[in-house]
Amino acid sequence: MAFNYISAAEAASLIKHGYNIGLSGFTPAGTAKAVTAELAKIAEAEHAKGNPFQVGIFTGASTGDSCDGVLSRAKAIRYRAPYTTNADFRKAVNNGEIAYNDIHLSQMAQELRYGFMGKVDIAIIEACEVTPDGKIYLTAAGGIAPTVCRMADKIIIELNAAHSKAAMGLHDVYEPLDPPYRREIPIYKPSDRIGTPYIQVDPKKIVGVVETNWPDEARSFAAADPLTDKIGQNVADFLVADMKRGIIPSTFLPLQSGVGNIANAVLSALGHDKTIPPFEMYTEVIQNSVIGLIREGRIKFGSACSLTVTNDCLQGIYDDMDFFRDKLVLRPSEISNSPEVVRRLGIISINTAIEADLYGNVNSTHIGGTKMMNGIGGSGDFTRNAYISIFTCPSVAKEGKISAIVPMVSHHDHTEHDVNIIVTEQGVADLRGKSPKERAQTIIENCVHPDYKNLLWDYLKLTDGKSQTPHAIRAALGMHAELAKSGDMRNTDWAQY
Ligand code: 0RQ
Repeated sequence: MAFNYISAAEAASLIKHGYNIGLSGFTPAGTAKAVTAELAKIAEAEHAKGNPFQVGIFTGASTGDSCDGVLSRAKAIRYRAPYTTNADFRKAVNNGEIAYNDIHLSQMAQELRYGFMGKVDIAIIEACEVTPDGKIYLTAAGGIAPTVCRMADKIIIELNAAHSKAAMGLHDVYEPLDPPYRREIPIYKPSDRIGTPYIQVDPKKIVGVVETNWPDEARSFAAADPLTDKIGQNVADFLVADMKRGIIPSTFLPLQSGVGNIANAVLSALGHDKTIPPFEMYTEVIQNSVIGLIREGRIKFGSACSLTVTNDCLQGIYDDMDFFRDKLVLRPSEISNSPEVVRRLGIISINTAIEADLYGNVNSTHIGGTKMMNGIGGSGDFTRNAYISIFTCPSVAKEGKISAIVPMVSHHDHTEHDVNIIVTEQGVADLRGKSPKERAQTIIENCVHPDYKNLLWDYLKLTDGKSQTPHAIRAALGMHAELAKSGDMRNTDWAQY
């Protein structure tokens, strides 16, 4: 079938007020860019005329500025799910302007299929190739593209020349059947391929192909610093010790690692610790550090949902595809983050906390209990089901005015039942096999910044010290209350409780 080649503006004009849009991509990698950028202009023009214009956005994870950024600024988003990292979107959410549904990434595609979020009116899919018989070859991410392509009435393709056709073959597209009687996802090792390298659609659904040349808008992360290096080294030392005492098999286990500077530092420390044998990744996001370690032979295989790498790193992968073809696979997010597969493979998960409490509960999403930061991302998919679940964070934030370890978390994402290990630059708290009271001791001793140790020991003295999970309920959020009052948790005075 001959496709209708149209401009991004023409494609955007097919999108009406009230539509729900399903996007390819996972993080800014592989996200459609040109049509959403034009859609923002339409929304602004309609708003100027006094007309309402807002859409619902369904994605794999965060997007780039040409989606969440421009659409938030144009006040064009009514509803969005799931994870995002965009500062303008964050502002709009915390001003109450956008309905944001922060669900686990593995659940996004199936919740769409189950009908929890309404209809997918149109899918916008970035591709490096589309064939006349309806085979869509994705670019740098899997995301929810297979599901939104199937569910949408209409599909727009952004055929992006910034992605080499060498990306063809990177993907393993697989959509599970829905319950009841769903069978297992037959992945038994990170490198297993179970699907097709393309999404097959009815070519009649493709209403337009927009040719672009728009590089991914990957965020660049600050260079490693002594603090992130220390956290990375603490994680690596802990895992080596666990391997030496036989808790982790001598062949090691596949790793999942979140996004950001700490994740890069952890991977770099693990990769360069030669007591750990070359290992595999079964993760959601592959960052630059992983690509370097694959080249060095320290990582044997990387299975992920996206290549969230800088554009020069991505180009390097495309240029070297003969080398990378049997060392990388990209999967839809419900497969890369599948709880079933995570548990089967025995993954070591490493994610980032905003704060943790004395009993091992973790807040990864909210500042001060009420303001959304980014979202839970895939951290919950992996944490609950991991062989060993690890959370990392600096022991303090904002020049020491905030302790990352508090008596009670101000928002709850990962419960004490799921969190095995907490790591700060101060050290490692191994919570496995411990009761809540034992966990509080090890967290204060090993992870808390020296400025806050006495404050937290003193907090425990306010409790009865005997209950299963001792708390002084009125004081439990006292450090947060002090932060709101004086701007510094160090001023907390327990005498008032
Ligand atoms: O503030 O931006 O004003 O400097 O929070 O913190 O230390 O720069 O760390 O960028 O790695 O983000 C948890 C948010 C950490 C992220 C989180 C302030 C701090 C700074 C950012 P500034 P850092 P990062 C992967 C899997 C979601 C869960 C997950 C995240 C800003 O890693 O979104 O891991 N994780 N998902 O100063 C007030 C505290 C604070 C605080 C830090 N206790 N109180 N502010 N900050 N701690 C994602 C995917 O699934 C795709």
